[in-house]
Amino acid sequence: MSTLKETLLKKIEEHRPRTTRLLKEYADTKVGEVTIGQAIGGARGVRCLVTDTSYLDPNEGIRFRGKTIPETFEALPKWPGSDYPTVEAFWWFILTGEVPTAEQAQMVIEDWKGRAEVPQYVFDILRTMPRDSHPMVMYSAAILAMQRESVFAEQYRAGSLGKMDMWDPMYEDCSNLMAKLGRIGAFIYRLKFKDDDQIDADPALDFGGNFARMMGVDTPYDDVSRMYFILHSDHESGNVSAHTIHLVASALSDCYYALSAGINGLAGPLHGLANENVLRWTQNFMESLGGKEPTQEVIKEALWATLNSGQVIPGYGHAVLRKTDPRYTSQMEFCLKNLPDYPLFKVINMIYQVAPDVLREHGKAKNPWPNVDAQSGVIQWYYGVTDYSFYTVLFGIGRAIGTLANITWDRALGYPLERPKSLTTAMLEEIAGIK
Ligand code: HAX
Repeated sequence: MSTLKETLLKKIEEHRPRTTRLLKEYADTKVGEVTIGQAIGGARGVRCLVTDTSYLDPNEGIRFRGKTIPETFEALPKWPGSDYPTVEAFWWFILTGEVPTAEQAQMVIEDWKGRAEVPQYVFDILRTMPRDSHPMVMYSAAILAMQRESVFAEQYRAGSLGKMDMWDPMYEDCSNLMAKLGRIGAFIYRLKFKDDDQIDADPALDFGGNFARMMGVDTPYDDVSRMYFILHSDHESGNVSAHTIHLVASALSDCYYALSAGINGLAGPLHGLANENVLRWTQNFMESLGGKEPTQEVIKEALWATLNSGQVIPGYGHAVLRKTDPRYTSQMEFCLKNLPDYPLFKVINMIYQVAPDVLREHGKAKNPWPNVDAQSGVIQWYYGVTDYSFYTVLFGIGRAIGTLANITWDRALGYPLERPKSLTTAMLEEIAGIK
């Protein structure tokens, strides 16, 4: 039975000639044109990235390695007694495009155990930081602090790395980092919100099970974690966090530099921080009702008040999607099964009934439908993780899975430094024919 690294190498060797051929024979074939609107407007819709780990269709939503979310959950080996695959099985799948056997998934679980120990200095640094630092600052700092562990950086410094061999130390770094992220996230949570009362990992558990244990939250939080990390793993490469990670890694920066940078982008309110803001908005709204049941009319008024004050409705809209995000739907189905009568879930569902029409009437957002962040906080809240400033760290643990797999492939295929070209406003005016 082949290991993950052997399987990955086989896939890399099969893939390389495809990239080489495209570059050699079709380099001048046009993929599309870039308009002035796109140059000024955040490169929306410009197709200039190559990502094989996932693809985002505006109407269908995400496919991981060609599989929809339900197909992915169905296909991958599960933790015994669980409805959800392990993160380790998903790591194998997103890296190689192959569904692992239960034994192969178990091999990754074992492999990560040997890589999971977080250096003591990381905990020391986190403890030294002001306790009111945002959890995302702590998470990013912890990742960056571990850069001194980079195998890639060490081999590069030694001058011993050929371009086609660079994926190997990148794979080692990404595996080492991935295996530690659950521990780091749970440590930050308990440091900030549980008086630094830490809980050790249990070597018998998988990544999701251990995360729930170290958070101090009972079952089925292990399944919530598996589901959550996989759902947030990858959304092709154009989103701010994935794009940043790819961009930084393209300078041959190692994965510690790259992931830390991407996490800083995820911390923005238009990106991953939206999950925190959805809960803040909803809790403030419920408080303003003073215990009264909300009606659709009252929700509509509150949404309009937010829009009229110039703010966005968090958890709604998307730069690519034009339908309800299947990551939203997947979490909604979880709620319908596990917490159908929970008041907060009911409010979130009522917002879903009202917000798309409000946004349509408002007339700005191209996509009035909910995204992943509209639904994720309610599940955390239900299971007792109510400190919503922590929610984006959960997103950041998940996002590492897809992006670290992606930059391992960047190295394997020898993708160059990313360096698009700028123009000045005067140049655009000239192109537009403005005198
Ligand atoms: N509420 C109010 N206005 C919105 C809106 C929303 N939810 N979504 C979009 N708009 C507005 C935009 O602010 C923009 O207004 P201006 O013309 O005044 O600048 C206009 O509608 C057109 O925007 P768009 O083309 O539809 O959307 P963008 O691609 O520019 O932006 C965003 C996509 C996700 C940033 C946007 O929809 C938004 O701000 N949503 C709320 C925040 C949020 O939920 N972010 C998480 C997105 C998913 C994700 O990345 N998770 O990590």
